Amino acid sequence: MSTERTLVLVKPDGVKRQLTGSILARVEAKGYRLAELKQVTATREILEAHYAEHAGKPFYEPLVDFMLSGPVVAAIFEGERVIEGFRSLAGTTDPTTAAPGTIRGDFGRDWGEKVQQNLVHGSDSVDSAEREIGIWFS
Ligand code: D4T
Repeated sequence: MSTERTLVLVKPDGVKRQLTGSILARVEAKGYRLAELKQVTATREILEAHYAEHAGKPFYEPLVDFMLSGPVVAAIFEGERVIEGFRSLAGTTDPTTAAPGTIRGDFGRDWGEKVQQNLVHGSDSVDSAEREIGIWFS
């Protein structure tokens, strides 16, 4: 199995709640290597590229607004099967029902918008990872 890279975002809710360190520590503790790290304020252009697959869906505009609501921390993690490994650590999309022990399950809940404030993003395939790393670390 070859070494993969994945894009991890700590979304504005995670940064605002000062959970960045706790979240990144879990990823490092599982054994993945932190290759790049920065705090950024996203732009609409970045988010339109990042969430292109969701354009036109009912949750798209609120999602973009949420992602513009504060700084985001963007990281590249490396390791064998890091893409599926991180998604397993993150938990399922809806933080209210994400399994305990996962990032979303332990730190997240529904704050009124069902699944929007779910703390983290992780790429879902090798192709998405390379595309998203290009967007956030160009
Ligand atoms: P990301 O892409 O952020 O790692 O999350 P997931 O892979 O778990 O979920 P996703 O791509 O289906 O959704 C992307 C992003 O949109 C928000 N969202 C999603 C939302 O606000 N309302 C919704 O109904 C859905 C499906 C949450 C994550």
